[in-house]
Amino acid sequence: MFRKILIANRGEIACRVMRTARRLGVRTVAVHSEADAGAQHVLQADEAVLIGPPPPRESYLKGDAIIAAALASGAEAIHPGYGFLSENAAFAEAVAEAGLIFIGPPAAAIRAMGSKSEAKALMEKAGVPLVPGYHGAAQDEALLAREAARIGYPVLIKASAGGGGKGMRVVETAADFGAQLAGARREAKGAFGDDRVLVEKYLTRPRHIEVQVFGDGQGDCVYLFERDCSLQRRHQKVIEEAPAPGMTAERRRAMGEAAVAAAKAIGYQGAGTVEFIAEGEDFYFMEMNTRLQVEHPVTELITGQDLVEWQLLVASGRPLPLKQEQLRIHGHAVEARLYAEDPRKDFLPATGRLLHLSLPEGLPDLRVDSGVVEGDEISVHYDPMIAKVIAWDEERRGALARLAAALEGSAVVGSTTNLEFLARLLRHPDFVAGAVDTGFIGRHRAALVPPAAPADDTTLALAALAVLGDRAAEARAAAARSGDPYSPWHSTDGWRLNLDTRVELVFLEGERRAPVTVRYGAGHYRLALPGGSLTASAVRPDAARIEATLGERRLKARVVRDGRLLWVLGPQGLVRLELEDPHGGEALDAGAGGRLVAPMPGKVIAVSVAEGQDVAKGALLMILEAMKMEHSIVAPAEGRVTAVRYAPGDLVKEGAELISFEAKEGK
Ligand code: MV4
Repeated sequence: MFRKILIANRGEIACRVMRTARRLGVRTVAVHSEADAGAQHVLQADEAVLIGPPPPRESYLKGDAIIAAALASGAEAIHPGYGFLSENAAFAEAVAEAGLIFIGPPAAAIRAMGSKSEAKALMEKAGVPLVPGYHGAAQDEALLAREAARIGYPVLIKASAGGGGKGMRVVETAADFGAQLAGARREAKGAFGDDRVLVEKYLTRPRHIEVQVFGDGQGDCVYLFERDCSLQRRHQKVIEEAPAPGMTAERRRAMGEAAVAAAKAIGYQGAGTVEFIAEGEDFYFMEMNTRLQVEHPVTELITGQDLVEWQLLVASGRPLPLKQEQLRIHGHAVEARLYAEDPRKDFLPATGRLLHLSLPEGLPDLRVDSGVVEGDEISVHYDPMIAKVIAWDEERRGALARLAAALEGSAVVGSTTNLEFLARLLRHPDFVAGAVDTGFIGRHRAALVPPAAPADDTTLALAALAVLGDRAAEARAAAARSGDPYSPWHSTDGWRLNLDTRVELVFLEGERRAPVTVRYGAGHYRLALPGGSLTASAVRPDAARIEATLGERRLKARVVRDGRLLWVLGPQGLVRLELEDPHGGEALDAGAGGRLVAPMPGKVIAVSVAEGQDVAKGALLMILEAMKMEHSIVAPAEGRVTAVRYAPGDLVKEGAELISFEAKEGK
């Protein structure tokens, strides 16, 4: 076993690898960018090496700096995690050339699986079923069109060098084939520098089922059963589970043996995943990932194995810890990926400081893999994952319910997240029934991302009482600091000779202004709210909570403040409010009118409007590419585009004004 390893990654996977290394008595070296100097993976490692500025290409993708850090720290091996350099054959080779162990597959295996058509040819030879199609070298249009007719429409054109759904075009009829082929070639050339394509039968409601394999590089290989990852959005997995709903023992064995055959065909070493696309009783090879996947915990929970321990053992030359016949499935596990993103803004990544983070750590049969803690900043430089929350139970329904309840009991304040979206997904009757396919989220979007409910009177009342409680606390602190602590000028308890104190507050929520008037004195409160008035008593404010009896109801909420921003976590779930500046300062949120700015640094890849154009609310105006994803800039209201400031191909900084826009009067 290694004495010391370097983890060439960040965030939750770096922390997760360190957890196993620590358990095995292996010392750990972290690498980090300047932005991550205080990150958890740095704090949890035995040693840490700064490797460069925040942008990944200047830090976590700088293979030579990482190898130098490993050599300088005396690490014997490098664990790449996932993403970054984990599937970079040249880096795997450079690590070996430096006399270090790359904890992963040989470079040749990474290369073989890097080309879709080469991977398919290898799988075909290994007897793994492929989607009916053509993936040959000849690329002239006439031949491809003949192949499409042989396969039968609809067909799917895919970039051979592609992956993750990029460069795919569905062709419904022969008449569309030529134009779609030209489009697919252009996109493939632009994205991968290689315009070769393959043509397949298009499966209309496929499921994504992947098999975890593990090879010792000496010819032995086992499968650790399957995961169903069909709940995806734009090729990003959202929920993953193991085993797959509806899987039969026969089909599990057939897919497992096909996956092992594929891995053996390339002398695979380490953790790998063979992805299949399944429809009805059929399953077909899609691609092979030569890394440990994000969703590996669901496999660990149903098999009782620690896959990182397997990686460290096998990379240090030990045989596979178990034989195939010793591996068993026990129970069901499901994982949700908690992201700082806004489902109501087409899942645009959200940044911000985690002012409050409460995740369900410590609950039985629940696992939280996270790389951040309260107070950390979700940065624009990296994948905005906050945590993976994984639940296990004897049966699938129990695992789903346990995970949903855990998420409903969690709270993240300071950055918009997909927390409520995940909980709705896990409670959705069709999902609970096991009717999952890759189109699920698209089909149920309205139910999964309902419009935000405006703050109701109860929430506004609790917010107002919390603000008054804060002001009283500030006044008491000021009195205590002053030379005359009992001066009546410090009191805010509302005591006036036969007069109550009257306070006017205005809460802003997007475009909405919600005035709240509070009259109070001697412990009683009367609140005038948009929907009527309420009395409050037994008010118990403290720094983070508010408790009060409103009318007949005893209510409590957690309230997080950041200047004029308040988050109320109460009967309505999480509600974000802004306290209007009584002196008329500009509202913090730009609101619907005015400026549409870049939410993060990126590249303009499409402009859909022109200056002077009238648009409806929600109309697509521009598409940015950032953080490996496309982000749509849409019209915040019905109105007119008054200026378009960038063109396709332009690079934009975070906050750059992209489009000037005038909302229609009254919209
Ligand atoms: C397909 C397909 C339908 N028919 N191939 C998406 C990404 C890449 N891994 C392959 N993908 C697909 N290939 C044929 N012949 C549908 C998809 C697909 C998909 C597959 C698995 C999981 C999610 C998906 C989302 C959209 C499209």
